[in-house]
Amino acid sequence: MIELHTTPTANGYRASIALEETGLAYVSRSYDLVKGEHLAPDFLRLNPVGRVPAIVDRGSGEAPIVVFGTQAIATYVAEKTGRLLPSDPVARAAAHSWAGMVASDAGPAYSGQFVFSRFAPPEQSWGLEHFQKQCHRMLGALETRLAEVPYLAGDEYSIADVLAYPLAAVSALRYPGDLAAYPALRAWAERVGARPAVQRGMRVPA
Ligand SMILES: N[C@@H](CCC(=O)N[C@@H](CS)C(=O)NCC(=O)O)C(=O)O
Repeated sequence: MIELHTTPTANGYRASIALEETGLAYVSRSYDLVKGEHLAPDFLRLNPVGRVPAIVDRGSGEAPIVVFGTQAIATYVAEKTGRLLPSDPVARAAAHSWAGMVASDAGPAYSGQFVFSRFAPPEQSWGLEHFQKQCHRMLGALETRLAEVPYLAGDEYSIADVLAYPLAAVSALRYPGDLAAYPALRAWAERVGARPAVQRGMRVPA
């Protein structure tokens, strides 16, 4: 059984969608970030950075296996089940490349715009404008890719789509208002959002 340590945010949904898509049995525990529950010693033992999500796999052998960070979690469950990673080497490399882009380029751009829009003094607009430009840059790159192929790795749905979907969903709700300027990305988000496993993952933690 896998324990999922999570929160109802884009990063948390990435992990729960990956678990739902691979069909692994798991239980989830929700953390209240406002109360600082993710900074308690028990969670810092799982991820010393103190960021959710993390998983603990107690079913694989003698010692529990701890994995933290959305890209690592999606890759771990994909490798464990043989799902969500294409076997063709070109498509597999594309899946890893786009998974990395979404986790380490698009994710921080969205976090940056969120933090600056919520907490920076209004007279200091440089930070917010910088991260908004970065968000559009990321959405533009995703749009270019998805105008060419149905999924980020090519023909097959993969970990890259799992990691990208919650950002697209959050984007449609909060920023930049909707995905009207990105028609291929919007069509992809509708396709991915119709998957039952994605819908279940987006409801975790309940
Ligand atoms: N690189 C991490 C980012 C995770 C992340 O930023 N998690 C947020 C919640 S969405 C968090 O724990 N924030 C609390 C904090 O930074 O103190 C990943 O991919 O999992």
